[in-house]
Amino acid sequence: MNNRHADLFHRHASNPILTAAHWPYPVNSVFNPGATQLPDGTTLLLCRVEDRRGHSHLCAARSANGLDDWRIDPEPTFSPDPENFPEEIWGIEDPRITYIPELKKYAVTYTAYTRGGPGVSLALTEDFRRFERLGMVMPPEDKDAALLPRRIGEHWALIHRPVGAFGAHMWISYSPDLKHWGTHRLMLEARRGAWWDANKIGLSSPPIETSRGWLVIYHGVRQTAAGCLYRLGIALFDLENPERCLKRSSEWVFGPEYPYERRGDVDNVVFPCGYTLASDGDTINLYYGAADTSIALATGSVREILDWLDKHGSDEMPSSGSIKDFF
Ligand code: BMA
Repeated sequence: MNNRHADLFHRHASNPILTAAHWPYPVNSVFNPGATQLPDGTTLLLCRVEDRRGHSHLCAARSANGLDDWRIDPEPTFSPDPENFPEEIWGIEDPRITYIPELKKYAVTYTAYTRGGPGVSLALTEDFRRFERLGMVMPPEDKDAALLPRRIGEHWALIHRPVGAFGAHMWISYSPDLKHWGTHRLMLEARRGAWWDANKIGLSSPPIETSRGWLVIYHGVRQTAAGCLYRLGIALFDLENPERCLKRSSEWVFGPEYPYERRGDVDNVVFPCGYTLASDGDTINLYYGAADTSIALATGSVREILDWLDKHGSDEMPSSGSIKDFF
């Protein structure tokens, strides 16, 4: 491993692996997919598909090897339903999938694009054919949410990214029933000033549960005179107290480099919303949107990522749960 810069994620040679050209119906772009592995080993990507109105819906693509031969649903799998859920008026975006063993269901958290900005909505499914909507669980402006796969103590835990007057930071909130949310805690703060992750960060794919803690891949948004740069960093959180950050990367570990990441509807974006773990229990397949235009794949090793974080990560002060100390 290169000691000077992290070389933790390796792009697949056939990137981008899915584009609008693969779609069985006309679309503008496909990106930012949630991902999971079905019990028979099939990889399922729940892709954000943007139509030529600019509105997004979700569409499932299934593949035996998670790389090619995708079977794409012939029509939208999960469409906005603004009549019953008015918060979905301008579309649904950026799904994250968490399998919940206690419920024997998949939880899909997604962005509902309301007239008042983006909010977080939650739906449950057993088969990615029928979905049970629980509605909007976090009002605007909020997005980049995922549920942890099990309760912490007695409560479900949702990571999300509200936007406030003091920046866009990652928070975690708890619920006894997936409907009523409280005990809001600041989980990870955007840095400030020149940092790559200054002012605006958000969860990327759902956290990976390891023996050392919840491994979190997050995106940092660097605002430049030429536009935004979306890059990825990593952090580790306490297993039973997930608002407590144990380690955080100082440097970003993955960013837009290749032409399909550099140029597209939105230049310079890598945006993962999901991963699968290979049968070795260590190889992570990270699925990401590239430049808001196509879907790409990078692989890494959970063990290597944790080792790297040990060596190069900074120890975070346990969060007091209050933003006031920071500003
Ligand atoms: C974020 C989200 C993502 C998108 C990214 C770059 O705010 O809307 O869906 O990929 O911006 O445009």
